[in-house]
Amino acid sequence: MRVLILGGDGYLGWPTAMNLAAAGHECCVVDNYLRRRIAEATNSEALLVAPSLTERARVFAAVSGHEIAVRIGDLNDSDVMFSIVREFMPNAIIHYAEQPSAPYSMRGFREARETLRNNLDVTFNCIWAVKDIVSDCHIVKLGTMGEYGTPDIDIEEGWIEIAHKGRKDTFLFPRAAGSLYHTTKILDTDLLWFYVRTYGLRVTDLMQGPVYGISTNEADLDPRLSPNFHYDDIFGTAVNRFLVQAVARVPLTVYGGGGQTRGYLALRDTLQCVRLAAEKPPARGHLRILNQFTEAFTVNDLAERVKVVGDKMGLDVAIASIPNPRKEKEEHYYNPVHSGLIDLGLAPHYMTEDVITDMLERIIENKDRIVSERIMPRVRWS
Ligand code: USQ
Repeated sequence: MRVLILGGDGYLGWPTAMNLAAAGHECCVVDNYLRRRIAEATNSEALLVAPSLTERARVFAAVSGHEIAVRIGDLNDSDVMFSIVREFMPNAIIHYAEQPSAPYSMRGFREARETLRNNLDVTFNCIWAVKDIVSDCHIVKLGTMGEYGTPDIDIEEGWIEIAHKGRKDTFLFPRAAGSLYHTTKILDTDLLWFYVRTYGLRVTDLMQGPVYGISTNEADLDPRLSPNFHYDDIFGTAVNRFLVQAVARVPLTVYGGGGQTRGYLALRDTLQCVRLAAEKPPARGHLRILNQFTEAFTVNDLAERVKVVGDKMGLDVAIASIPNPRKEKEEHYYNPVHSGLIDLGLAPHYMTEDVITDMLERIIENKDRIVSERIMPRVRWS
């Protein structure tokens, strides 16, 4: 397939591009380095130094023999989106090109507006480019499990049948996000659903939980191919943050009561899921929604897992509950269905002690690069 990866510089975008290229697909990545600019402006730079996309594509071609085309441009600009789609004529577009941080989206008016505009404009431009130029192309859009929030009923995969006053119909599952960032993903889903049912587009919306990990088959070929591994309060996800905190000897920052449950997955499994979704597209006129995570934990469970392994490695890990900077339920029911990707062929990698040990070892090698000011939460919801 010819696969266009929007947001190809990101924590997930770059490893996805290498993985798809290694599987024999022709790949082109596009990015405007928005995340790098935000990271610089907010003192939230990643632990591992990632060279520019052009440089990483050069290194990857040298070590693997697989070429990845690179385009630097702002996909908020419809001319940029349209000209890249016209030039590359993709069979599939993987759309990661969004401002991905919940805390950043809650930092103030400017950041909220930037998140809203960026995320919706890129999705809108992507939809129109597909509709007008490559109408058979499959859009694989990264959504988030956070679209559903934490309702007191089981979460289905995107859709729910509702019986009401003697009649029934199927609707998008009710959504209730906990940040403006997560809300932009709900709005994306609504836009996609409108254009799917009106123009017969072919779309997969992947409701992904927080991702953790550093290693992938391709990233491990050369240190310069590593993903942007963040541990800061802006871009770092819970597991990656806890691992770095353990190495930095900072008590693990459990927000509030720590009973918040989320569905997590390893970076390797994101790659599997995205590839399976891309290689097995839905029919035209279908919005396929899949819940993308492999195991659910509370924040307290996660902290405990990191502590058990960290202590065995002599890190003497402490855990501290700190006031929750977010507005979210700290005790709640959580039981989302997640069988769709398994049915497509996903073989999950779980968060074993070995996996945690490997990540801690890698972080220990880069210990001198940890900046402690990036660890404590700097953004509050209210
Ligand atoms: N948390 C802590 N301590 C920390 C960091 C987080 O207790 O130091 C808690 C949060 O309060 C939350 C949970 O851990 O309850 C997950 O937080 P997170 O920062 O790992 O994840 P989140 O901000 O929700 O966002 C991340 C990605 C986002 C993706 C989302 C999936 O940044 O792009 O969409 O995970 S999900 O969480 O399922 O919505």
